[in-house]
Parts: sequence; structure tokens; C-alpha cells
Amino acid sequence: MDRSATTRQDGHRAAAPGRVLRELGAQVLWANWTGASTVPSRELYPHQWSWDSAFIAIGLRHLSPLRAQLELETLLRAQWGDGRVPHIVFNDAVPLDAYFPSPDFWRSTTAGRAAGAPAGVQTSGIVQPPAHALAAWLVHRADPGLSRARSFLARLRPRLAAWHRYLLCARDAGGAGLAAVVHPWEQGMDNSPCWDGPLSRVEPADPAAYRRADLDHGAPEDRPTDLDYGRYVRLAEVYRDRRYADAEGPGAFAVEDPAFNALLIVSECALALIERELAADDAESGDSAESAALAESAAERRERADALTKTLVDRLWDPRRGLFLCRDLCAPGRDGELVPERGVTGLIPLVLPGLDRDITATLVRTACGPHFGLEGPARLVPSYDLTGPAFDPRRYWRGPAWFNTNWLLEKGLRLHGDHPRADGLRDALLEAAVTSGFAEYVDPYTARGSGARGFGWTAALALDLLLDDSRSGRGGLLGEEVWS
Ligand code: 9WN
Repeated sequence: MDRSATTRQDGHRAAAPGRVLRELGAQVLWANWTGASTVPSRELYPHQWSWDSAFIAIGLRHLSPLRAQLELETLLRAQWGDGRVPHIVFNDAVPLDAYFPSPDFWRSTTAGRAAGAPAGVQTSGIVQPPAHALAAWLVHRADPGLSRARSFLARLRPRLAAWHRYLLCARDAGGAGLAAVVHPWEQGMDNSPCWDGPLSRVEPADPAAYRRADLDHGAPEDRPTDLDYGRYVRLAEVYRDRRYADAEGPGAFAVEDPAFNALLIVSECALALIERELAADDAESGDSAESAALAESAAERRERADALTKTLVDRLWDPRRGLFLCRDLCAPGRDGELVPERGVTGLIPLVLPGLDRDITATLVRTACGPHFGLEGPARLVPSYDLTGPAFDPRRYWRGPAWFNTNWLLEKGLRLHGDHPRADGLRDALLEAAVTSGFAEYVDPYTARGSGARGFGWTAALALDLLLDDSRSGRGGLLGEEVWS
């Protein structure tokens, strides 16, 4: 795609290439739609994934606000009684061997019963980053009339509140207020070198005991090694055999991650906006008690978001490296240890509205410096340090660039008023999305695609960049409202 084709000139986009991208992106989303939700990829990921659905809903809202609402409703119907939103909701029409770990591995309806797993649907027992309240708010804003007619926000709000409560209470393994992930799959950047240290203490599962379905579709040199995979399987098995209980404290892996917590904070702000909106609706319909309760809860969430932002800085900011690090809670020491690896996760807090100016300026410098190469040698921001010992431009989350992390950084740059850089990143994302056939991820230098093609969130987030007219605003992910 001609780089100038998608650039805004005097506030107008060239119509024709935009139309092509819109059509191609829509084709991907329609092809991946299963009737109630969207698969990330028909071949590699044939079920519903949690954070994928949040990103997919954000794009889908521009094409069909109704489908975008259904996407989130389907996911949240599979929520567990303890509030967790499972990372996979299985489609029982898909053969068992199409994806591993399959429902018979997770055994949610039996092993998850005590934690309140639903009886009517099979799910995994771990979670993924909480981008859902953010998605719900953006989906509502796409068509507030439809949203009100279907009581979309009113139905989702208690589920989103329970989800955040679960993360803030049951997952506060470090005791400081941040949520911890107990498996690399929970953080979503599965094979990041940030996990190499924490994972090295985990005894891998016996490879003869399972079959990796991912290698049926993905190239082995792109995918996690067998050793890492064995460790993922072991961690999941142990958690399952503990009946997915969090109260006994963390198992062999517990990490406070910057991107996971940044999304939680942004989603707390989004949930505050949702509650404020519902409070206004209740006030209008004369229910003043409910309206006051919602308004109070919204105010508490905004305060909590500010407090969590401070905690994130206190616990994870590394001024020397100029980015946030992961905290390995199982390492020796009262508070564990910071992991000295530069992953893109450490740049994602740029999306936070309450971040100190010096920190945001430093994050942008780091993104543009030798480790991440933005506006330098990298076309898109890599998942891991370009100069790091473990960098690999092809292997899963160890170097390639992903569209969701770059989309978040684009929003972060806009939030802090860096529109020229945000425009450059947006153009690069749109170009890479189309030329790679909406690949799952791309080489950060060449933008050559790898992994699945026709990947759900790549199409959805490209559509969002193309069609979201609020991007010239200063509000970042949540628009102007977050400031008021
Ligand atoms: C395990 C679905 C998911 C994404 C993750 C990505 C990959 C799964 C896998 O695919 O993870 O959850 O089998 O590798 O790492 O971010 O949500 O697209």
C-alpha cells in the first residue's frame, strides 16, 4: 500500500485505499465470526480468546455495534463465580484435537467447580489481560441508542466489576495492590524473554503426555520451543490440580506485569465512565438511590486508578533502563525481584492518563532508542529489545511486532499529545496489516508477516485506526472523557 494513501492530509483521508482496507478487514472479521463471537484464527486458534475478543470488539464496533456487543456478552457469559474471565471459551463444535490444551485438559466443569466455573460451557481456568471494560465502553459509544435499547452496559457492569474485583483481590499475590499473572499465557505475550528467568524454576511436563496442536499450523521456528511448552503445560496442570484456587498463594510462577496492570487501570477508568453513564440514566428515570451508588462507585474507581498508577511506578518503573519491568514474585527476597529484560510490556503504561510527564517522555525516548527502534530501523515496535541477547525477529513474542501492542502505543502517543509520531505509527500499522494479509505478527524491520493470516485483532485494530474519528483528540484510549 502506498504509504501516503492512508495519511491524513488536511484532515481528509484518501478514500480508495481506505475503502480497500475496510473491505479486506471486514472480510477477515466476517470469516472469523462464528455466530456469537469471533475466533482469532480459523486454523491456529479456533475458539474464543479473552483479550482477542476485547480488541476484536473494538474494531467490530465500526462495522456492527450489535456483533461487537454480542462478542463481549458471549465471553462474559462464561465468567466464573469467583469473577475470573477465562482466557479461552471453547466451541464444542470444534474437534477436541484442533487445539491443545483442549477442554479435557482444563476440566473446567469439574476442577473449576469450587471456583464457580459455569456448567454449560467449557473454558480454560486461567485469565488474560483485562481490556474488556475498555472495549465495552468503546462499543457502547459506537451506538449508544442500540446499547441502551439492549441494556448492554447495565447487563455487563456487574460482570466487569466482579472481574476487576477478582484481579484486585484474589490476584494481589504481591500484597501491594497490583494483579499478578500465574502463567505466561495469562499475560498474553506467552514466550517473552521476560519469562525465561521465572520459568526456569518450573519442571517441564512429560512431552509424551500431550500433543502440540499448534505445530500443525505454525512453523516450529516461529513457535515456542518444546522445553518452554512443557513448562506452560506443567504450570497449567498444577493450577488445575489445585482446583484453580488462588487463596493458597502463588505456585511456581507469579509475576506483576506492566501491560497487564496498565490495562487493568485503563479498564478501571472505563468502568468508572460506564458507571457514570448508568448513574445519569438512573437519575433521568428517577432512581436516585441507584444513581448515587453508581456515581460513588465511579468516583472510587477513578481514585483507585490513580493509586494503582502510583503503585505501578513504585514497583515496576526502572529509571535507568527507562521503561517498566516485570516483577518476579517467586524470586528470593521479600518482594521478589525485577526481571532485567526489556519487553514491549514495559512501554505499554504509556496508555495511562495519570502518568508523570517525565516518565512518559522517558518512555517515548526508550521506544525511539536502540532497544525498540521506533522512527529508526524498526517499522513497528518489536515485542522485545532489538539489542537483547534473546532477540529473534521470528520467534513468538521474542522480537516480532504485534498489532495490539503497537495499537496501544499509538493510543499512548496520542494521549500525551505526540500526534506526529502517532500518525507515523498508524500509517505503518495500516500498511503492514494489508501487505501481510492481516498477519498475526510481523518482522519488526521488514514488516514481513508470520504466524496466522486473517488474524482477528490485526483486522479489527487496523479498522479501528482507519475508522475511529476521535483519534485527533487528546484523550487516548478513552477519549476526552477521561479527563473530566
Ligand atoms: C495461548 C490467541 C492467543 C493470544 C495470545 C497469543 C497466543 C495462545 C497460544 O494466541 O496464545 O493462549 O496457543 O499460543 O500469544 O496473546 O491471545 O490469539
